[in-house]
Amino acid sequence: MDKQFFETAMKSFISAAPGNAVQKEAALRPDLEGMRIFDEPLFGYAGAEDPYFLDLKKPGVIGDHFVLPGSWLAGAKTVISLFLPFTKQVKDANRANMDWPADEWLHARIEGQEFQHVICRYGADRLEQAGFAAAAPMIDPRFFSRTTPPRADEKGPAFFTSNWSERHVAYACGLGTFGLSKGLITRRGMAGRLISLITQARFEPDTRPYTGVYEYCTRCGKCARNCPAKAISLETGKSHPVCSAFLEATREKHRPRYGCGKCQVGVPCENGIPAGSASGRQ
Ligand code: B12
Ligand code: SF4
Ligand code: SF4
Repeated sequence: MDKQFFETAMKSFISAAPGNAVQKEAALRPDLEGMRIFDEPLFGYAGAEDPYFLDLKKPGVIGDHFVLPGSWLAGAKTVISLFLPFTKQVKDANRANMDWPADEWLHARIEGQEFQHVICRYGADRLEQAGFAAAAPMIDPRFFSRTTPPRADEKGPAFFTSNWSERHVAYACGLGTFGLSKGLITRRGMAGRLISLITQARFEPDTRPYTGVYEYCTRCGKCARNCPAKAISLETGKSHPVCSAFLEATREKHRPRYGCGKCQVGVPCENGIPAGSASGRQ
């Protein structure tokens, strides 16, 4: 299987699958029935043995709980990362009120995440049908993430973390660099979601067109000014506990959905690499 065949199959599936549109029974408003969630994805590839993955096990980067590609899938040859940009409708709506998430964004966060799982399953099946074993950590029972602060009686390093960070994996696959808000900035911007696959198929790794972890960020501070929770600052970076507490407040208001993402819209890195960054358009 070559990259072109794989990417064409993935793009066709994402474009046509019913999961990429809000279904009537889920729609928060009648006019949102049929709203598309994701545009065409970007793809990035890294060798499963790339020493960069070993660096992710270092304290302060992710930590020893990060699970290497070959431990998810014995004989792994390639890691494939996909950035799924949100549609204009989702992004525009979330810019209209900078205090609370738009209905469109809530759908993109919740129904979008359900569809991410479907895409992972489809991608792994597609590779397996071509004779190559595949895994998708996001839907693997061994995957864990911590999105809440520790309870008073809990100890341990693994808070606000996971054993497979999609942004760090996307960075390894050449898709983009981190921003002050800690989101990953790609050439289609930051407003979207990330998924990944690990396979025994050998695909040519992409060259990372950057050397710095924050190379695409201009430190313009717009994400900090947008944040309704004041979780981001140019001096101290981004506070996960403050962001997480605000996400819980959105859950109280919009249960069972939640979300925010004001640091990903109305920012110079919303739709692309910002002008003026070390690698951006001038
Ligand atoms: C835990 C989690 C959270 C936590 C903590 C966020 C975080 N940054 O870790 C909370 C609940 C706060 C959160 C909030 C949100 N999240 Co969240 N979250 C996750 C989750 C499940 C795991 C993240 C993880 O593993 N973190 C690990 C720690 C170590 O990451 P970190 O602290 O940012 O890493 C820093 C260090 O590594 C440091 N560093 C130091 N030395 C070095 C050296 C090197 C070489 C490198 C590379 C880095 C490095 O740089 C990094 C950036 O500062 C991922 C899904 C996944 N499996 O990846 C989604 C994910 C990160 N979330 C996502 C999103 C969209 C959100 C929200 C916008 C929610 C929403 N949809 O409304 C908000 C805001 C995001 C933000 N501004 O950070 C997306 C990000 C998409 C993107 N374009 O970047 C992800 C990838 C989900 C997905 N599948 O798409 N999230
Ligand atoms: S809004 Fe500005 S400071 Fe924030 S991540 Fe984007 S480029 Fe960086
Ligand atoms: S998701 Fe919302 S609360 Fe969290 S950092 Fe971004 S703007 Fe702030």
